[in-house]
Amino acid sequence: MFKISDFRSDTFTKPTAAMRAAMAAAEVGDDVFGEDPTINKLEKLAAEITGKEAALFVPTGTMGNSIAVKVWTKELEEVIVEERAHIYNMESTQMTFISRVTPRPIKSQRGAMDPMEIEKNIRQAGLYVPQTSLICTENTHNNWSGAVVPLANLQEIRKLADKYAIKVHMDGARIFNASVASGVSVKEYAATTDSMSFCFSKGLVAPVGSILVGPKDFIDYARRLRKALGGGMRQAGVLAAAAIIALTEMPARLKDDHRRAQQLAIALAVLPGIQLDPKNVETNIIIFSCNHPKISLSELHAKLKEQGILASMVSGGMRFVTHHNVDDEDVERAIAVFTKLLK
Ligand code: TLP
Repeated sequence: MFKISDFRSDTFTKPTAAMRAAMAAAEVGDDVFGEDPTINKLEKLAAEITGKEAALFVPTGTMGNSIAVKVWTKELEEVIVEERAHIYNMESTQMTFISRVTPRPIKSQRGAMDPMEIEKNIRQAGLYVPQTSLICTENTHNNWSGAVVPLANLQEIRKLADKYAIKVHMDGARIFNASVASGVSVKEYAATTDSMSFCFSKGLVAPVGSILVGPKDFIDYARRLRKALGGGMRQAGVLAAAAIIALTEMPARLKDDHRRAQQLAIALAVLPGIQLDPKNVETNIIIFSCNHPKISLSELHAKLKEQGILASMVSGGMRFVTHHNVDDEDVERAIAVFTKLLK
């Protein structure tokens, strides 16, 4: 039996011993009544770190994004999204299902949408035409191989949004990866948005939880929507305790994930058939395709699995994600198995 090296996603990370101890010791109360001290502490901390007025602990990134879209829009409106965005492609149609607005996807340069292209797509309400009320950005950009969207681009989008009085929400599920890779603070990224969500449950290793940050009145309404969507979690301070460790102690370790992703990308890129430019691996996500005379991408995926190397298949090809529960040995094993299979 092989050891399993699980590169499917950083969502597979397991809570650390310190997190489990903090969870066991957490002070709790009923958060629906605003009385869970650990959640209150987490929300205050997240608001401070992002430079926003307030924050709301939510069960998932999808719920954070769904609530943000719902607060900022109303029916007969439209939301500009990047064509590969998670919020548009991988959240079970939440925009149309929950908010009854249409997404308007536009192309980008590795997740960075051209402000001129956005401007061309902004629409004023008419008899046949929806009003554009929101622009969604994503950083890092999952389906662009974890690309870091440049701050300057996000600042230009902010200016454009202000010109047309449109809101900006950022799906910052992996905003700490962006910050660690670029040296730009999370606060600077957040300043380009009206609201932002980010996840504790990915590279930051917490078992559950995401947070939505924004202005106080936005968060007040978001809190009501969270309840309406079934996300009022009562004594969830046990989860917030792990999230506090995620927020305060885990960002520093993301550089190891990035280093391992780069090491894996460099090794894979020289193998026959692999189509991958390691320069496009900026954080912890590697997406590549394969054009090999003897083995297809899906066969390769299955053969890797037989050898205990787990990856996921995504629309751009095969995806490897480095995280807290894969180490240097896992990376070396993955390289060795790939080399054998593709020789
Ligand atoms: N991404 C998951 C899957 O849904 C693909 C993953 O394995 O990467 N925004 C971004 C950018 C995400 O990558 C994800 C999860 C979410 C939002 C949703 O977060 P959750 O799973 O907490 O709802």
